[in-house]
Amino acid sequence: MITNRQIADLFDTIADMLEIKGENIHRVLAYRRAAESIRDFPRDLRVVAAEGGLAELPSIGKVIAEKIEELLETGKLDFYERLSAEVPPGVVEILHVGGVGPKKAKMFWQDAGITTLDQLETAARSGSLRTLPGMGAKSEAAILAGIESLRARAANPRQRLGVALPAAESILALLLALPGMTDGTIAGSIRRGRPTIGDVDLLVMAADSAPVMDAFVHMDSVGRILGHGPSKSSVELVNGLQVDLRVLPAERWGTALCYFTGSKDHNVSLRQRALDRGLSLSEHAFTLQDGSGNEILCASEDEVYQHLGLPFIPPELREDMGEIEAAEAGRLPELIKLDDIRADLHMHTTWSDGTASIREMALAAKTRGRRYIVITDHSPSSAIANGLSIERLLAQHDEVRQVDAEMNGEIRVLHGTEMDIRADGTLDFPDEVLERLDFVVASLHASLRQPREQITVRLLNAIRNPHVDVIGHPRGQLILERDPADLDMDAVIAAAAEHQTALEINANPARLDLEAPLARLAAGRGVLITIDTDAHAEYEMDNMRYGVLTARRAWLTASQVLNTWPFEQFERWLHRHDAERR
Ligand code: DGT
Ligand code: CA
Ligand code: CA
Ligand code: ZN
Repeated sequence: MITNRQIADLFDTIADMLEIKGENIHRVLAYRRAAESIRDFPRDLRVVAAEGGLAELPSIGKVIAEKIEELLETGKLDFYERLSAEVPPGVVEILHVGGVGPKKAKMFWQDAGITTLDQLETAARSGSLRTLPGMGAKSEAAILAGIESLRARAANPRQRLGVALPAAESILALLLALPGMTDGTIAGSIRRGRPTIGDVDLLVMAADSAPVMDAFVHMDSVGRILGHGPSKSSVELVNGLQVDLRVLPAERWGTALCYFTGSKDHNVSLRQRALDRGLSLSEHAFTLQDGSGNEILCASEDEVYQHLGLPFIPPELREDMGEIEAAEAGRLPELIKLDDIRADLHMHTTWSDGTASIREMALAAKTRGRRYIVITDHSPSSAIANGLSIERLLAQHDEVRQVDAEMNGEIRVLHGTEMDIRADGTLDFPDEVLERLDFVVASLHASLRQPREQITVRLLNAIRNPHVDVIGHPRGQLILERDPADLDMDAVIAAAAEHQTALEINANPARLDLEAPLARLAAGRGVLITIDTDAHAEYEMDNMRYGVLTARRAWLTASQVLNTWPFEQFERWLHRHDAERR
């Protein structure tokens, strides 16, 4: 029996193989998109296929739908068998090493006969890799580091918040609709908003647990039942995600929710604090340490913290990073909320690699309650993303102004760019062009594996340019896929503070870059933060919530985030360098 996740993985492998062979990029992308769509799809594809609905899945055309059918029927795929006879599977694995692209993977294979990760490691250690064209001692060391991080990832399979949170929400909704259910919530690392999730933890209150557990283990999305009991059950979903469900008594809800929300380190500190007050704290209750064994039950988390002499601590802060001390001192920040977001300052349209027009994006943003947005398509160096030439950028200006006028002030639509910072540190547009734009996002897209000094200087160049307003996804990481660039973040943050350049929390759950600890550090040093979706389609604007969760984990208040500001205040900030220039 083949699961959604296995099909998605297979399509990703096919895309890798086609890429190594140097096939047409559109064909490669078709398999990548299909893999992504299947991986996130909440229902078992076997059920969908039986209903004849495969071709209606997002990003699945007729050709790929037929391949899914072949896989579901026979457990095999002829097309894949033929490809794997050409491209050895080890070469595909090598492609996943940070710093190795399809051209290098092919060169290692065809010029040096390297077809496994082990062979690549041996070659790098022995110094023979550096004899190949374009390779040197530094790229050899980068490859060794890449192999190590690839192995670490394989040993610890986690999933992105963007997969786990929607899956958890839809299961919870299904359970809450059952008769006799009184309440339920998501706990664990999802409730804390961690960017990666080991497993999903759900807690519910129910009059009778048996029917809830039955419904849970028999859901459409379940691939395997791992445990089925009266108070706890566990399943593995077809997408590979593990879900634990606990049924709890209402009178002990507070201690249980607090315990299962974690983090473990936060819990350890809470327990110590309880002991200092003559109480022991468990998932079930506080117990008096006076020999009586008497329990204090807490129905809510508020009560748990009250007994510890603390105000409620928001889950996103519960990482034992000073939140208990701050709570004690009455210095917990008033954390930013999704409702505080007024704008989205980074998004793409059909002018570059987006799927919707400027007007469609504006309307979608308006529907989501945004008051102003900036259209920021790619610049020429992002050729693969159909980056705009200067001529096209200027032509786009007229369309943006026209859409802005059409919106009658209900939402303001500004013109910007997401400009590449080139590998040599120069910017993709000259100052005369940047001057004509309302807003400039500058991002690193290529040559992310440059040595620390070189890539840091590159980013500093962009930060210092008075036309650059924000650095997009500063570290270039892809969660669970690509490590961040080796940047000197102290220098980056210092320069951003000095030159009043904002740093972005990219809300795409594959990025969440800056991540929380760095965003906290930057904001603490006076750097303004933006939270942007970088949407390439209308629905991707909904990713904003992942960015807000990350900002909350960074202890940010609304005023520290540029795109919570009223439009007039934002406009004044855009003119912050005017006095210097005059
Ligand atoms: P994950 O699943 O790796 O993304 O992270 P969590 O935090 O969801 O961890 P998980 O699912 O193992 O456990 C959920 C919560 O239960 C965790 O945040 C704290 C609590 N917990 C689990 N095991 C322990 C433990 O051994 N000691 C303490 N103090 N708390 C625990
Ligand atoms: Ca968990
Ligand atoms: Ca768990
Ligand atoms: Zn972008």
